[in-house]
Amino acid sequence: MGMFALTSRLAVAPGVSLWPGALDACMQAALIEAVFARAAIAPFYRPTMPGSGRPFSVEETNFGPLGWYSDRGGYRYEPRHPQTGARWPDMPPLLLEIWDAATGAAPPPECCLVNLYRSGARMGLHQDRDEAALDVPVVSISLGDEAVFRIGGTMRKGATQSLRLQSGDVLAFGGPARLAFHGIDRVLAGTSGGLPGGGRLNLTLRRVTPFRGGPNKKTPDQGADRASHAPLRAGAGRG
Ligand code: MD3
Ligand code: FE
Repeated sequence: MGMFALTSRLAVAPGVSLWPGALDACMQAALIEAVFARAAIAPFYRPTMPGSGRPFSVEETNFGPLGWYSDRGGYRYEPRHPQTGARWPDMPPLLLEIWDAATGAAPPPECCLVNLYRSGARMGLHQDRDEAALDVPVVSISLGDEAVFRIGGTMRKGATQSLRLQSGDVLAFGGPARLAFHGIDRVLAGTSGGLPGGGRLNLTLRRVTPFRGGPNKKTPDQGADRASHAPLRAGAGRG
């Protein structure tokens, strides 16, 4: 614990960083196992579209204090699983280390959305904008089969570029890319064999609420212009 580092960053676009193969095979297997162990308690479900009530092709669950959810009531964050009524399982600790390495220790993530792509599942072009903390990057981890990922700009009709995402890749989206349109065009079945049952897992880590009132709110321990939320002295940290 506490020894995870990210090297060989590729700058894909302004605000978009990719660390290809950042997680070795051992870490990938451990994460996949941690995900399915938690999913035994917080089962995967299919969210539905707010307007039409049409189910997503992707199956989802969440870890951490808040879970992203969608049904006829709209897109939102919920503290409990929609079917079991229980709080979401904790995040696997390795995810917090990946978060710190990818963001330079931004305020800790509150949501790990787990997307499970079985045969034929995809995700249409969309923005992640249900979070109040839009100043904090989003971090994404790919596991299992390879995916064709599409990313554009902040306008739906703008130009897009395609990127192959492979098992073990870590991506971060911040600054000008935080509100970029993005989606998964398709998953290339059988390209990894890493997932029991086949397909792809994506873990998306997000800060949802402003950290202690937001980046410009001064407290005795948090200046307005510090890059990190790390405490200045022992005992002054999160909580
Ligand atoms: C770019 N998931 O859950 S992860 C999602 O692979 C989501 O399952 C996709 O989009 C997946 O919302 C893509 C890459 C990703 C995640 C968040 C972003 C790209 C992003 C936020 C802003 C810009
Ligand atoms: Fe998204």
